[in-house]
Amino acid sequence: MNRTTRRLGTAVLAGLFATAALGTAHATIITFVGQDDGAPTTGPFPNSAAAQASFLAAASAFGATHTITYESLATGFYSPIAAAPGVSIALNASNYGSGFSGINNTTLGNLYGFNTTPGGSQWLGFPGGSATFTFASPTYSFGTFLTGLQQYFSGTDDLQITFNDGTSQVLTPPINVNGGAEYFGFTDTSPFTSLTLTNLSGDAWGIDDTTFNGPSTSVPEPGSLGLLGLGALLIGGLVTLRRRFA
Ligand SMILES: [Ca+2]
Ligand SMILES: [Ca+2]
Repeated sequence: MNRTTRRLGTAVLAGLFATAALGTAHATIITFVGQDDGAPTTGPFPNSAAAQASFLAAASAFGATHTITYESLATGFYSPIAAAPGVSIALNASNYGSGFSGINNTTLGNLYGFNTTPGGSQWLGFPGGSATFTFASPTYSFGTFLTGLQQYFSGTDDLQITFNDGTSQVLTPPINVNGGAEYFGFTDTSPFTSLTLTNLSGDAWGIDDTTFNGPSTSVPEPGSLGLLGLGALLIGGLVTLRRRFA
C-alpha cells in the first residue's frame, strides 16, 4: 500500500467513525439572527444581510445551497405551492387577499409582508395559520427573510419553527416591534425533510429569500442517462440474439 492509498484509507475510516458518532450524538443546532426593526420596505437591511451572509457560509459547509425567491411563481392563494424543484409548501391558513395571503407581488408597507429579493417583487404571506415546507432531499439548514413582524400582537411567541431531525425541535425567532425586516436561519448536524412555520398571532407578515441544502433538480445526471442508454442497448442486443437463435 503506497502512502497516498494509506492516507485515503485513514480518511475514509475517520469519516466512518464520524458518521457513527453523529448517529448517537445529539443534533447541534446553530442559529443566525439579524433584525432591522422598522426598516422601510426598500431597505437597506444591514443586520439581516449580515446574518444571511453568516448563515450561507455555514450552510454551504453541509452541501450546495439553493434560495427560493418566489419571483417565478404564480401569484395568488393556493396550496400546495411548488416553490422549487423538490420543495413543496403546504399552506394551512385563511385567504385574506392580495398583500396578505399566498404569493404576493405587492405590499401594504413595512408593517406587512414585502419582497426582499434585490430587483424582485414577490413574497409569501399567511396572517395566522402555518406553512409546511417539504424537501425531497434532506436539508441540514433553513434560513429566510421575515418581513413585517410585530411583537405588538402577542408578545414573543408570534412565530414558531418546528421540525423533526430525529427528535422534535421548536425554534422561536425574536420578533421585531415595528415591522421592517429580519433574517432567521439555522444549521443542524442532523438533516430533516419537513419544517413548519406557524404564525401564532394573526400578525400580517411575509417570508422571502428562503435557503436550504440539497439538489435543486430531480433531472437524472448525465452519468445515469449514459448507463440507462447502455442498458437499453444491451437489452436491445439480447432481444436481437434471442430472435436470431429462436
Ligand atoms: Ca405585521
Ligand atoms: Ca422575492
